[in-house]
Amino acid sequence: KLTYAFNALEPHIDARTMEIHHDKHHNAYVTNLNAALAGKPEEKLSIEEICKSISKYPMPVRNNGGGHYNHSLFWTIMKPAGGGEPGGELGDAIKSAFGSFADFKTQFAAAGTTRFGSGWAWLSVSSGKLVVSSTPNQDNPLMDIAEVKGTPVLGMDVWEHAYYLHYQNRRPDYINAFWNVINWDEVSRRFKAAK
Ligand code: MN3
Repeated sequence: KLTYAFNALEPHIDARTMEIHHDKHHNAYVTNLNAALAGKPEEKLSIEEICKSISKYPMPVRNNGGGHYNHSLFWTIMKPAGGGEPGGELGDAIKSAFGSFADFKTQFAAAGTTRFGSGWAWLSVSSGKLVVSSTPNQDNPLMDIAEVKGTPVLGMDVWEHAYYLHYQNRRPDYINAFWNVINWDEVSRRFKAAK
């Protein structure tokens, strides 16, 4: 269950999009992942463990397991009246990795806009350092097949299902609005845990 109402992120992300995204899309990933692993010993593993050795699994586990991990993270790194600029250790780490918060925003937004087709933009901790990357489909930086590996602390869904009802083809407008719903407290918590 979401910890906030479907309309809590309006006007940036509309209620109908949130409802379909959470109750239909994420739900389908969970159902399909459970079906793909039913009766197998891997059923007992955490989703993180599965992602880390994803190359050993068939495509349905990669797509639906990634879908479950990615969306579980996505709901928590957003909140009503979010946004602003992170301070503390995370704020310092962003400045040291990217030069400034503005430079980080430019890189992260570019990762989302230039991802062709469906995928995600990520901020991850990789060998103790923050990196921006993007992945296709439901892949993520935890996966052993990822081009840029790390522990995700912030993820932005750029599948059309994440924005199309309200923004249609204007992905850059959705990305712009996303900055207003980021839950930096949760991103900071994930950053400290990942280091
Ligand atoms: Mn999605």
